[in-house]
Amino acid sequence: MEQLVNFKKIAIATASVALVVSFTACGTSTPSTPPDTGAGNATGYNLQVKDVDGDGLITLGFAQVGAESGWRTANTQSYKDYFVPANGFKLVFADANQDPDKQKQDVRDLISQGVEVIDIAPVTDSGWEPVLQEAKDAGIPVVISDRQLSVSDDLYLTYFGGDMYAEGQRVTDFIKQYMATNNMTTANIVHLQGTIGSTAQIGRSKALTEAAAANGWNVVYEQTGEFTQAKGQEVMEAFLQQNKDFNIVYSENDDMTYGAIAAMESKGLDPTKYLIVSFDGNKSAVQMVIDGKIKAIGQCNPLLGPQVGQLIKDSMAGKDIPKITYSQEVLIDSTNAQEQLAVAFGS
Ligand code: GZL
Repeated sequence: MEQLVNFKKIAIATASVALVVSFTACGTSTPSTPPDTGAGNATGYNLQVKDVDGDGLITLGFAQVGAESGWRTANTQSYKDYFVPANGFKLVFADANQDPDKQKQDVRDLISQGVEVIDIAPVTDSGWEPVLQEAKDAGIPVVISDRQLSVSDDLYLTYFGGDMYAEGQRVTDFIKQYMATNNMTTANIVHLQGTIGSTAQIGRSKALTEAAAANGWNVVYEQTGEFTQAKGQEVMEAFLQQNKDFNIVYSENDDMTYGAIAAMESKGLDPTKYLIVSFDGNKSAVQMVIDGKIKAIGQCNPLLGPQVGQLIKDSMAGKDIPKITYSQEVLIDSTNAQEQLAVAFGS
């Protein structure tokens, strides 16, 4: 079984020691492709983070998605806790309110403010090339975090975050195993998708689509709940109005799962009698695994600040940094939920 990942320890360890730590050891893994060499010449990206204004601090412009979920709250707090003068940084924060167009304008504003490095957690995956080129032309390195972008390697310094497709595969493998163990012969799945076009939604949905095709599962309803609890409840209420059979809920984040469970309970349905799976691993969702309301969670680490900070420091020092580094994540189910509850993020 994969090791338990203690996100809090990883964040503290990375933030409090000056040691150069191997990201693999610190709860992250890099894909098998060879790491980028130094300033990224191998990938045509040769910008290095520098203290341009010589004030002894690196000014980081952070273009955040919004405040839609418990994951996002924990992710924002991780940045606000880590990117402080005591760690050598100043933080300029921009909230896109889940609006892809506003987020691109946020990045343009950060460029015009002359920040020294930009971190983008992209709302959605499309239309980024022009503004990334503008940042490159302005000599400002760009880190992509949380959700990947399908852009060419010569437009950004590095990516750090979850591998959403792998998260989805862990969950669909669990569904297959759970069905076999519990002699479930049919799968009628309600699929609550995250924000359409975000790589979190793309990867998690891809895993379900592939597993459903391979195993003859039926997706009886599929709608986006925009990663929010309110919309997740709305989507589930709309489905329940149809009085269609279902036995599985595949919800692409905990907040939509909370909403879906509330909708089910308001109709007198007992969530423990269904196979409900989720993503993220907020404390209350992990508690629901212990209570049997959720059967499994694809863990997704929001505490990215310290490890992004280390990548930025490595760039400043001219060290090799990989083009992509994935957080090391596990599946949370009844076998490890108690231990995971002790280290789970959020409320
Ligand atoms: C995943 C992140 C997703 C979370 C949601 O890295 O982008 O966005 O799964 C959040 O909770 O809204």
